[in-house]
Amino acid sequence: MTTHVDTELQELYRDLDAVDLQPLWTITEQLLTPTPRPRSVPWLWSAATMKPLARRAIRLVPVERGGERRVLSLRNPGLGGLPYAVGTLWGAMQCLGGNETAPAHRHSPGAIRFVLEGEGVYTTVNGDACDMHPGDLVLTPSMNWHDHVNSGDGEMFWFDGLDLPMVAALDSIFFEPYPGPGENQPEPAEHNASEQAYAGGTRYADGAVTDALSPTHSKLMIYRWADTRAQLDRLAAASDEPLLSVEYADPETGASVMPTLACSAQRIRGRSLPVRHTGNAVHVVFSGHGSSVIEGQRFDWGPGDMFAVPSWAAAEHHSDESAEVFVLSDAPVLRALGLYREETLPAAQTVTSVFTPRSDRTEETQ
Ligand code: 1HN
Repeated sequence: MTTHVDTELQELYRDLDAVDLQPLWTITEQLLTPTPRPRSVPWLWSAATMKPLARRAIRLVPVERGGERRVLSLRNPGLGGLPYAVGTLWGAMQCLGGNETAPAHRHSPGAIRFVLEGEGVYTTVNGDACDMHPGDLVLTPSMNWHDHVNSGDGEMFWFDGLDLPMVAALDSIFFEPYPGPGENQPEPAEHNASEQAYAGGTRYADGAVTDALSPTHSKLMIYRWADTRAQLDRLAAASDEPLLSVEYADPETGASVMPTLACSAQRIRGRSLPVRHTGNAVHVVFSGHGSSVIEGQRFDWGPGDMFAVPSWAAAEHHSDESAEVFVLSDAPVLRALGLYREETLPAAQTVTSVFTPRSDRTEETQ
């Protein structure tokens, strides 16, 4: 039986709705969850799936002004069609065929490149041509001109990570094509100027950076894999831990490489305890095979695979080899805002399911 009060209440809700007002008390539990509820889900994109598709794109799709880049974005199925790997991070595979160039432009989102395979490409960052080799990290910070030139005959693949979802959420996207002359920046006589300038500085922190957060970005634009691997070797020799991590650091400030993005390299040799922390991450496997258990789901991985670890998801990593994984995260933002929290769980998770990459599922149904 509908009472007078019920009828009045329904009228109240209808009238609120009609004038674009939302009563908080009906949505409090949705808004204030006890712990983070990211919309993105743990997910993996395998190299075996991505590379043949990237090769088809090299054959069929030219890189031109307008489209700008041949990039296959990791589209997390939890995000309702948004082309983001996790809520705060863009992740993608980019490829260039032999002798192709991607035109110069600049934009407010900052980007990093982690090279997977191939030789011959250099990325010019504000006039500094940075030669790219597998395992190298290249920075193209906010509003720095950048273009990619493949001076060789072979194809090249790399991981792109951007803070684009954060910059978009802050309604601060700007983009400019290079004004010329030509679509690319002039090639300087000498390459790798920033590498020469910062050769001696401290470029890695054990674990994570602890220095003051910096509103600027590193002026060292390229971090070489040989240096990164040497840092992991040094830690590995001094510790029995199953998971070792170094964070790439700004040689001038000791802070993360960009105000919004943290880059780390991990060595996994054994099984780590599950850890959950606030902030999203994308992991890119560089070498070795292993598996990660994320919220009870097991993800098996090998070189070139990429996987998403959403905020507060418990994740443990395992390898019987000595695997190396590059990790991109939004940690500097969480730290700057006082929102960073981390928790190590006391025991391994129970595996409740094993993730099957999409391509395998398609084969099953064919
Ligand atoms: C971009 O400029 C690049 O310069 C790669 O290589 C990926 C994804 C979204 C927006 C801009 C690049 C990008 C991007």
